[in-house]
Amino acid sequence: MEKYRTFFLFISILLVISCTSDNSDDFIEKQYEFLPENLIAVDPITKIQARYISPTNKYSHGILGDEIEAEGLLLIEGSSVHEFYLDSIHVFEDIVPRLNDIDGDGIPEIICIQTNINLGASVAVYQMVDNSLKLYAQSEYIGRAYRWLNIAAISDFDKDGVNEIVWVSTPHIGGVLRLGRIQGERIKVIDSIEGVSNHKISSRNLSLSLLKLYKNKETLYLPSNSFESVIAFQLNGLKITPVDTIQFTVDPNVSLQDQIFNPG
Ligand SMILES: [Ca+2]
Ligand SMILES: [Ca+2]
Repeated sequence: MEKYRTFFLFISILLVISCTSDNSDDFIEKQYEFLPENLIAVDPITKIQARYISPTNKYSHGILGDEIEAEGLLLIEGSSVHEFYLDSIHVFEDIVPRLNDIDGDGIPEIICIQTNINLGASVAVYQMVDNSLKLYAQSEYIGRAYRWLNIAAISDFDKDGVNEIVWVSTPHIGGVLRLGRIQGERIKVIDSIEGVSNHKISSRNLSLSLLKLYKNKETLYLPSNSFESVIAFQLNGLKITPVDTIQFTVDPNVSLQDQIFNPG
């Protein structure tokens, strides 16, 4: 009898876990509105999830193929759900947030493309502080409405334990590669170089950049402005140095990884 009681108790616990999980997922899906793509970033180690919520059409740029951007950010950490909302003059002009442990404490930060409707895009990093989502560091906005940027890579290029962020500013009108380092609450641009792009207007593909080891050195690959070649950069010492140019016509709708390093 004791054996059966233990068995039923085990089954009951399974059902409770299952129901709690289902209800929680249902609750999230019913409680919030998501972008049309409804993409979710998941950190492979902590299993923390991040996604954009609260779609809005208040910024009529449409650089990502529609005029629907996000006003909010949602973070799910186990059974805890955390929300963050921008004010009326900002949107997340992005598709899915990136999770990366910028400061090396084992917990991912959330890296977003955040736009001021009068000043254009910026890179914004959010972090959980005292059980709520807060802005951790941010680059300057580009300075004009309808100017966008796309994040290219996040890595610790100077090996000081804090990750730098690299992005392409204005990828459609003469893209500039910028290397930003976190200094206090700012992401300060340390070095820049012209001549690259990592996005075509209206495309949903934000993966036209790739960080890969080349001859044992971390190397960043990006399409040239014309999309007729791929340029390789190294960023050791926080200086952007072109090291190679590969003649290759880039398809803007396929990730660079899939077309140049894993063709067919
Ligand atoms: Ca962290
Ligand atoms: Ca660093």
